[in-house]
Amino acid sequence: MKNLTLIIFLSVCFFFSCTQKEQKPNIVWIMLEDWGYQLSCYGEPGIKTPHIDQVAAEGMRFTNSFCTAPVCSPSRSAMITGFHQNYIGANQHRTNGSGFEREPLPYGIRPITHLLEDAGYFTCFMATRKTDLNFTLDKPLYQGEDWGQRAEGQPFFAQLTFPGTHRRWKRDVERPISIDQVRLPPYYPQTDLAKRDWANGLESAQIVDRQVGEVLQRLEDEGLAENTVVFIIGDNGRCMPRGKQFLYDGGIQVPIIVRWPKNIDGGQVNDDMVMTIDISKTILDIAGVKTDYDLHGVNLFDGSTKDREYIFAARDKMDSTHDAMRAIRSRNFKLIHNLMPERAYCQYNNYKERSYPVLALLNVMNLKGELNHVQALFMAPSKPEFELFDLREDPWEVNNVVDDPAYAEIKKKLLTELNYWREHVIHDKGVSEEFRYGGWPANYPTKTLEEWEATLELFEPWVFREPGEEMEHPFYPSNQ
Ligand SMILES: [Ca+2]
Repeated sequence: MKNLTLIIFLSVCFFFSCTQKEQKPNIVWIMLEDWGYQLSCYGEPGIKTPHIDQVAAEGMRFTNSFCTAPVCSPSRSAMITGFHQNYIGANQHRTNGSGFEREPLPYGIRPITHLLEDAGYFTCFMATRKTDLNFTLDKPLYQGEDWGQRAEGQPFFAQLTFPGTHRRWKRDVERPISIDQVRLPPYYPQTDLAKRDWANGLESAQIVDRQVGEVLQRLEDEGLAENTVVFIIGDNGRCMPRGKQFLYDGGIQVPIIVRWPKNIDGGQVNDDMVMTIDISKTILDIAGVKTDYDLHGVNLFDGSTKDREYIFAARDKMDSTHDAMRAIRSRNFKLIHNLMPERAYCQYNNYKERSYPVLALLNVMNLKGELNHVQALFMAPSKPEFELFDLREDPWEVNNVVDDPAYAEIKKKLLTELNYWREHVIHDKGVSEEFRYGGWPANYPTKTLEEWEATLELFEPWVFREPGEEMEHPFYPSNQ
């Protein structure tokens, strides 16, 4: 009996020492709200993000990385499942209201958090919480609110969203950025207001960088850094006109930075064409989770993205602003198919009109005839059906070459691929007649010159406020 007890005791010790040795990696997935490549490790002038830069220096930074939708909820719905949002019926941003009720995921498809939970992971959604999914679930997405709640020795998956880069940008008292240091894309008016607004965004990202630093420090302090994979990404592009909500790179190009001390050599820069839904598949593989279905995303580290030529993105309803666009992008070209070309880019959207000072500036200058050709493109009353950009010589996507005979073959090839993806990969439902004529009123311009001037005037003190100066946002008074 004594011997049997000893054998059991030794077996238990052996089992635990094995699991100790083969401890699965922890996963920390950090999302910066509405943020693109405007980080110092991506070469953005003016800003300093030392903590995120450190993660890049110790890991891998992707330089052709994109989200699948240019706004929170479809992008996040796609990432948490590993499928393009249209395929799982999660493509309408904030699926609510009549005709847009949330539905369960297609039969069999599960969020990666539930799959990780089944594989023994403790899943949590920490401090800064925002799920924003366009589908219903039969149980909570996460088990807890902090990785400290896990059982001893249990691997964990923690997701964090840092909202500081979302609109209502804060000034950074520790490291203010002068407007002389910033570089604005040429499609914005090169005015002090536009530069100050941009610089305020960069300052907000510096504040977020310090919050990221605190998470990294905690991993160090708890002895977890070595066996933890850290992902840092943006959930969609920056919250500026021609950024978020659109399929230009300003809307879909987001950082993907990964650090995994045990398995990834530091200082790597990877230019494969990758998407945020690839993170989902990568995480499942890291955790050793097998699914009985193939995800749309692939593993970022097993060579699957090496020969990928294209990434794809789609945009549908944004709040109650109805529009629909599809895009295919290679390293050198992008084709956008505007499914509702009859509507203006800047048709009414409540959030944008109350949040983007540069949108007010663009409207005022447009109505006064003060914009140059490049700046006026986005203020057009309708859109071309197709937009094709040669990114080698036009990285800002302002010269639509779709009707240039020199690009006829490129257009044909990209459109064939895009249509194949729409039909066979995402089973695209396109635009119904009801959708085409629905949503918020699409009259344009949305306000008179006098109204836009009044809006701009309200924004001005907010944009130009000093670091540390207390001020109410003109359209979002405190606690709203
Ligand atoms: Ca977002």
